[in-house]
Amino acid sequence: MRTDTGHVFKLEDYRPSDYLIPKTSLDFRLSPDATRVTALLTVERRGGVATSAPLVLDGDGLTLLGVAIDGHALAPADYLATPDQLTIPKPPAAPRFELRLETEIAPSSNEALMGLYRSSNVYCTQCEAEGFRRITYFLDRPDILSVYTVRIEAPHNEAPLLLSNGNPVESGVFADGRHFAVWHDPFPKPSYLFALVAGALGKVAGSFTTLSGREVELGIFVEPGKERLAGYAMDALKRSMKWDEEAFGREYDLDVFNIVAVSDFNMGAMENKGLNIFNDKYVLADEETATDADFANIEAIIAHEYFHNWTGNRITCRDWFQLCLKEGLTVYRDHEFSADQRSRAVKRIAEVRTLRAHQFPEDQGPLAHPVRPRRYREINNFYTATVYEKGSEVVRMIRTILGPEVFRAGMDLYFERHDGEAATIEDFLKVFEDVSGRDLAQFALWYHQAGTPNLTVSSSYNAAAKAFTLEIEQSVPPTPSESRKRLMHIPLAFGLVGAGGKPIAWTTVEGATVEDGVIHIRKRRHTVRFSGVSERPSVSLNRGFSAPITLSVQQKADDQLFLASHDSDSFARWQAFNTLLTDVLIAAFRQVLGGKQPAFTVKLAELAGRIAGDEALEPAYRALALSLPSEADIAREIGKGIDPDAIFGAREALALAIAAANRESFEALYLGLADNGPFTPDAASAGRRALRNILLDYLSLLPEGAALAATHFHSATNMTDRAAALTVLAHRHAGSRQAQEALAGFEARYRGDALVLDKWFLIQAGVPGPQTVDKVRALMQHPAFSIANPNRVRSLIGTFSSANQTGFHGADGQGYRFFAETVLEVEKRNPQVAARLATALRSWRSLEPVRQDKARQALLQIANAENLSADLRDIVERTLA
Ligand code: 0A1
Ligand code: ZN
Repeated sequence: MRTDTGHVFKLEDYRPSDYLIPKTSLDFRLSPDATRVTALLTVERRGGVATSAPLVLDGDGLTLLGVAIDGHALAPADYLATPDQLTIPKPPAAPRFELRLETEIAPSSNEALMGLYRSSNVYCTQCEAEGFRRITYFLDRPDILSVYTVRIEAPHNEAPLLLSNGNPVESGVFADGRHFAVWHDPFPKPSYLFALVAGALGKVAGSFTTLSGREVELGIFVEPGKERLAGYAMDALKRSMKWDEEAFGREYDLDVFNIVAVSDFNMGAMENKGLNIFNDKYVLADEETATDADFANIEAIIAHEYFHNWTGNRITCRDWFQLCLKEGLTVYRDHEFSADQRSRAVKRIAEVRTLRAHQFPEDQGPLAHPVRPRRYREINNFYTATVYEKGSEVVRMIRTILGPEVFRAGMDLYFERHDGEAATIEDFLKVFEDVSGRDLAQFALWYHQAGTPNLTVSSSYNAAAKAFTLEIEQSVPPTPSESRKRLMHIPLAFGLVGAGGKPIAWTTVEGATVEDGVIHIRKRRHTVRFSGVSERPSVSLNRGFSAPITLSVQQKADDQLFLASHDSDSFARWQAFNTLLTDVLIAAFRQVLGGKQPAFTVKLAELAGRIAGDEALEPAYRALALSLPSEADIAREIGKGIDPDAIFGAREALALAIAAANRESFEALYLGLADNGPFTPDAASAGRRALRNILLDYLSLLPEGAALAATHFHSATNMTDRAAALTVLAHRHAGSRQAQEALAGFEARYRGDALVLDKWFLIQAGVPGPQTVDKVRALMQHPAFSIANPNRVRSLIGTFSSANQTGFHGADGQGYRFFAETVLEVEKRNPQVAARLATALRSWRSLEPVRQDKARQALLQIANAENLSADLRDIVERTLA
């Protein structure tokens, strides 16, 4: 474990390294406890660097067995080796020399899952961001691009499959039962993209012919026996390859493309060149074991990693401050892919819900940082919703501002100009400036300035003058270490909506630049005056969520109701209804806090009923509209003095009011949606299941609700319906006979299937109420649980701490105490996973005072523990600051 040195890395300290490594040859003799790694590095002094410059290589927990230069072993006095660094104070004067290093590592005891480790007897690697230095000493930084040749040797019976990056060039078998394979990757790449896999795995084969007619051999490798669960992933891969050719003109560049699914993985997946490694959760699926959400995630993540081949691998990042250069852009590309494969409108709503659920709280709390940070102590902690999701929104805004054609021209120029380079955000913005002739300096603040901008908007209509005026004011709240903010360029898509939803025209506009339905906000205040407006419009703002901002609109509830039924922009229409629901929930929260029973107007329940039954709308859209803002969403909107029990009470009361008011129509719809045909994971079928399952959620609140959910559970023919019914039973009818039977039945049915049992852990970790902490503790003793496996930890402990508001934030503080203990326990093995878990308390300051104090105690308990890892110390100290 890397303990904290307290060192802060700063963007302004970037400097090219004195040495380059144009060629890297690696030789692995695999063995679980003592793997020998021989690295032969061609080292080159950069032009202009003094021959006296020492060569300093990164390491992390390494044991050096030998070092030689140009074939001559170095004497101990000629180098300085610690587990974390190798220094050669006086390298040869020649501009280029060969450095040979021999290290020994123990994959089987690597529980941090960084570097070379074992997952269910399979050797695999994870090198992003700084895992390569756990394999050999190297210039482990993304601007060191090297051409790799990799030889792997292992006993054939233990590891019949030997994979690395690039193309296979040679293989052979020895008489003693060992064998080897050699791989060569002709594309220079940074060390974080290196990968190796060795073990016994089953293969699903495929092929793809590129636009220019090259044949690519595709392979997906999974645990033997699970091959039939990789079919959907293979199909998603082929669709991704085709889409990248059509949408971005990007072809694949090697002869093979392999994906390996492993069961112990810190994140979702990794884009190693030609050898993507995946968390098996994002590969394996069939209707019996995976939900529609799982299918959609698999499609998106397969695409994301594949798209990195161009945005990340062919063009990589100069340094880790530029992480969003590959991540924000690649998320944008996978969002567009999914929108094209599925429903664009539904996809956009889902994206915005995710952004608000994960990025907004980050941006509004102690861990806020710019999309391109300027400082970090531990880079692992910057794989965040801000870098990924807000980073994607920034790319989307560039497209909104420039229009689709100019945006595409900019992307083409980016690929042409920077192929084979390690680039920066400045390089990225420059291509768009060059193709458009625009100055993007103010826009660039989206990369540099943290915090969610807010627009306050009020409107007025002057019938006599036929003038409609918008008063718009922008502000960006202060964030840690950035108290003063500069004014941003916010592209605000809008529409003026008249009777029946028809657009209202205007003749002239003054006060801001308005282009293609977008108001360009650049100043603190704009008075935007539209003339020639013949009737009073309702104004639809931030259509399509054109900017990742919050809006404070002084608008009548009647206008919101009108837009919720009539806005032609489907996102804005969903938003209008969601805003109505949120406002009502906040009012209900205050009533509950004041000891009152919340009351609701019938209008809202009626509108919910109309949306549910509106055949003109896609079922998936209707399902999204009917799913109430989450407890965390409501808490975020309230902002301060959060009492999660009162929020829960308010939300349940509204759900019941909607269910009671629509009982008959919901029942009829529910019955009509019963699906008897064969299962298909396509978006339209998934949408019907989503609508039917949200209706079940409402109906389960009414008398006989438990019986209905039990029937739904027992008659389910796929995991989407089964898991939805189990959630309803466990969450709404906890302790009932039906819930207990269903939980036991599920456990018995899927015993031995770890990924499915994760759903069982997750559902139970989410049961509302303070008693759940004891259940979670008990489940940690379940034979299927393992604190060493990230998926298990996330399902049980992650769900409890980040998705169970009334359980985790129980007023007695038990949830927090459990959390502190468990984070420290996880950290002993896996600091990265522990640090991520610890972010669950990032919004502790918005809690009411009693809980706030208890949450702080838990954070202090973590902070005061000895020998904290750099990962965890960084998170807790920033959270407490
Ligand atoms: N680049 C990967 C994400 C990733 C980052 C770090 C990892 O290990 C610490 C693993 C994966 C992606 O964006 O998919
Ligand atoms: Zn990525």
